[in-house]
Amino acid sequence: MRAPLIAFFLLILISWVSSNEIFKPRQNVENPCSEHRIWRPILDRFVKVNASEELKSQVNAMAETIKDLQSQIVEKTQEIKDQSARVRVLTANIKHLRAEVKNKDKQITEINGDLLKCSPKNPQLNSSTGWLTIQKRFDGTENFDRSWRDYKDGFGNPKGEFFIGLEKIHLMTRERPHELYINLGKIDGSTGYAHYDDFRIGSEQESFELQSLGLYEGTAGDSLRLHEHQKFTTLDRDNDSYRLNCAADEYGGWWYYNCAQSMLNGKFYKEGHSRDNKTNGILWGSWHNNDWTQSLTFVEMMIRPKTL
Ligand SMILES: [Ca+2]
Repeated sequence: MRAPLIAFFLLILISWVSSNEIFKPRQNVENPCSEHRIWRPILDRFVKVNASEELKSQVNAMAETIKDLQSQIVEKTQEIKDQSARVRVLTANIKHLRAEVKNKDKQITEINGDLLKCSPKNPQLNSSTGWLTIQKRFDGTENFDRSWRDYKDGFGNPKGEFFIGLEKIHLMTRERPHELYINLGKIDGSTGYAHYDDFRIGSEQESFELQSLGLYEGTAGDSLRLHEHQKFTTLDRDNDSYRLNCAADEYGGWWYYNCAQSMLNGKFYKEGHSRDNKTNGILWGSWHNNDWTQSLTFVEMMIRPKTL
């Protein structure tokens, strides 16, 4: 009775085991992928959930970044507005200052004009006005028909007629800008003047070229203008554009071209006009209607540093 009972239970066990789903995969050996069918959805879901979380995190980070950038944009926009306002204020200030400078320039010009009117006629070196006489003619006692060397070094008597010398004028006008003031007188007692606001001459190597005159102002006319940028010529040093030597042909050293509109080192004629229709007197064409036989009886050339 005991053996048949055991066999019966064994039969039931085998039958149950063979019908159970757990053991089915072992029967599908020909399909190796079949064993993943159970875990794949779970894994996929797990991956999807993880990816979703990561993306979410990235989106949140980007949103924060965008928010931060927007905040910075607002801040910078405000800064630009502030700077624009400052620029507008500064522009207005500059405009105001320019107007003031223009006004001051006008006042300085007026003061300069007054100073020039007040300058003494024969100042030599006047400490109150700063004018230095560099050339003077009034009685014909000095010979102005001289060599290059004499014009370079200067000649004559500072208390009488003289020329201070090109080298000195060059050094002074090289160091700082100078004005030139020329007083002129005729035999009839009338006077005129010419003022230039930026007078400068070059070195001896540059043949003492009249490099600059600046602006003209005066009553005698601008008869030095044609001589601007001309080299100096003396009877023994021909730097002019004339086929001959103007200084030798006329009289006295000057910044001749072909030859002269003015000639303040010309021959002194005490009667106020030349002899034998010569054209070698002391000349300032625009003041005597280009009548080249006239000759001035008073000349004084003065310079002073531009300080005003
Ligand atoms: Ca010549």
